[in-house]
Amino acid sequence: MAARHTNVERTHMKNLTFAAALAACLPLGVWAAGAADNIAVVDPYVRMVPPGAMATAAFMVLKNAGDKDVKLVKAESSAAKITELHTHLNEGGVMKMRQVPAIAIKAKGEATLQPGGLHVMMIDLKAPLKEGDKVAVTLGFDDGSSKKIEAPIRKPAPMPAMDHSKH
Ligand SMILES: [Cu+2]
Repeated sequence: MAARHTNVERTHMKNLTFAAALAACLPLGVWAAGAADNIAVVDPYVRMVPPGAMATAAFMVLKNAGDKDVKLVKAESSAAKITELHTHLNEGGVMKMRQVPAIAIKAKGEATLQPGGLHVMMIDLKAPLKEGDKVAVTLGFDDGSSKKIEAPIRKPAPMPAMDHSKH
């Protein structure tokens, strides 16, 4: 009787394992068709800032190989407590940063995140940045798919009239 019971349990276990494996595979299959798969992230980097600086920004070019427009709707990073999507606006001759809800990447097109324009703002840095280190940034798209990238910390080319400190 005891042996039979064990046998039944084993069969049950096998079925469970199979179901679990199937469940683990299916979402992956769906994910593969996500917008993130069509997005290539070219030359990402995080701007080096001196110790004590509270904020920095990540820049990159997002290329969309798909035939649907995609929107970058959020970003997260292990290096900062708050990560936002920003742009620069010229208001009466003064460049100001504004948070934007999304950054559009046209089908077969690209979006350029660069100093003085769109950027991924990283606020409240958890630790001082070290030049050459890599920062993990996860980009979230409007269909719920996401992409994790590693952006090296780099000193930017000198940019006059750029000031992120007055954030
Ligand atoms: Cu900003």
